Amino acid sequence: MNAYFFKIPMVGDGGVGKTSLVTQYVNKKFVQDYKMTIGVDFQLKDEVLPNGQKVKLQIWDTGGQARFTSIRTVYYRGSHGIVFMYDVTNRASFQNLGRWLDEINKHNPNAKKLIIGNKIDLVARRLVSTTEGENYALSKGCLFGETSAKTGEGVREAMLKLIQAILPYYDTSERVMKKRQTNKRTVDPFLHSDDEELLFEYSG
Ligand code: G3D
Ligand code: MG
Repeated sequence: MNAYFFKIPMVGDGGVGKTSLVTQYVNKKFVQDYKMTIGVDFQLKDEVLPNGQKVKLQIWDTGGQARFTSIRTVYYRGSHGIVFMYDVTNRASFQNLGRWLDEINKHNPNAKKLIIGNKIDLVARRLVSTTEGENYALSKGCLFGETSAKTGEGVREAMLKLIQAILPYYDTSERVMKKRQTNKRTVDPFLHSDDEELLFEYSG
């Protein structure tokens, strides 16, 4: 397995641009089987940091499935970083960030968090300013970025911020992951043993 391997789920209201951003960033590498099995997609992205360090990202994206509690557990468990996205032209999507943050803090308080304001190409329709987004992120202990999943502006830059924040903590989380995997057989090294049980639960 790659030395640096980060699981990063995407969360945020429907329509804010999660799928578009992942597609823009990853360039279409679907792992279709997982989509069919558990109703959640993840895509793999090989990133090279400015210092030459290689990182493999497993970016999880979901449709509406995350509203089911048991899927959420699989979705968030073992994640190293989480992207919270809103749409700068949709104030409700910004106001709902608090709900997503509360939920993640229950499941995975240690993951590094990045808030992204998306659709900045829609300049005339913007309702949430950069400063407002930035201040909110700061107040919640999150990193912040603004993007256009349409033009690609800010996308890689935002993801790099998150990766750089995870790196110093990575070794510890990786050890925890390996320890868990020695306890039970796993079908896939990317998944935790507990996830496998849920995988069967959902494929049945
Ligand atoms: P979701 O995965 O969060 O639900 P999607 O969001 O990626 O499906 O995007 C929802 C809609 O917003 C899509 O339009 C998509 O093209 C659009 N969109 C996503 N990101 C941007 C962006 O940065 N700029 C602009 N202008 N549009 C964006 P449709 O029309 O297909 O519903
Ligand atoms: Mg989507």
